Amino acid sequence: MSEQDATIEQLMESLAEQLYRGAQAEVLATVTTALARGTIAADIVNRGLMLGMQRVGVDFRDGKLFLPEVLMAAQAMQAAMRELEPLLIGPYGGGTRVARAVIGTVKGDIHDIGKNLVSILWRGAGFEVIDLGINTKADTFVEAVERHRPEIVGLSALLTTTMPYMRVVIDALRQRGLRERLIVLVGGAAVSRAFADEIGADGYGRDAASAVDLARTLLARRRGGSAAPEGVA
Ligand code: B1M
Repeated sequence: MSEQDATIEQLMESLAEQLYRGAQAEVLATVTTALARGTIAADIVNRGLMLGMQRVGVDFRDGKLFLPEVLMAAQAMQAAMRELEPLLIGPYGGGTRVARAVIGTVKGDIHDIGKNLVSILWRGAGFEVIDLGINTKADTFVEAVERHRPEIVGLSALLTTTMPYMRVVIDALRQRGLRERLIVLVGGAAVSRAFADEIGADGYGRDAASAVDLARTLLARRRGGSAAPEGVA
């Protein structure tokens, strides 16, 4: 069966499988086909790319895949995200600014695919996002807050060994008298709502879409009130 005859479900399964193999050119070709067939960018991420990456994570954990293979899959995912970014940002990108946010992956951690996805969706929701990148020290967050005066700070961590550093960042913000005026959101595979509560964050985003809802709700609450969705601490 050619890709042109495949159902969207089959295309997403191919995409997951190609991502698993780190076959970047095939991933990009399938993304192009899926878009041409009318699949929306968010579905390509959630039903194809994320599915492949979850399988990579499981097989890496179980010793069936090794670091170079995980890296290839990550590179293929990043290439696909670059193609999809303008579509994910959508009509709001560059329009009226809703709020300013600073985001980064914390010190010791170089995982950035999820953080980048949160950045893209925040931009799509009208936020101006200052992305500090990976392996970000508490001082760098503090300096960025002092310089850019954001309403929101987003912290991402994927490792159980780097999660505790989120508390270090929050404490550093508090020590500089910046914490109270900020909404601090945390997320990443190993993070939970209970952990967010424990370290004094304002909310936990299970995925990039909930990070958008959460940021909007907490901003609305701060600016005058609205109901809280799941994840609001
Ligand atoms: Co790493 N890695 N990795 N890795 N890696 C994990 C995280 C791991 C769970 C794999 C496993 O064992 N199953 C495991 C961590 C175990 C643990 O701590 N409990 C692990 C390990 C051990 C490591 C190394 C230590 C391996 C080694 O060197 N021996 C090493 C650490 C390097 C370091 O950071 N210092 C390492 C390295 C790497 C690569 C460089 C090869 C690569 C990263 C490339 C890159 O990011 N540019 C990599 C990858 C790709 C993974 C897995 C397979 C996939 C992560 C990913 O990109 N997922 C991962 C397994 C897994 O997570 N299941 C794994 C897709 C992405 C869209 O999802 O990042 O979860 P995610 O983001 C989601 C949500 O979490 C949320 O929204 C996103 C979108 O829905 N989210 C937020 C994220 N940040 C948020 C912030 C928010 C809100 C929501 O608010 C601010």
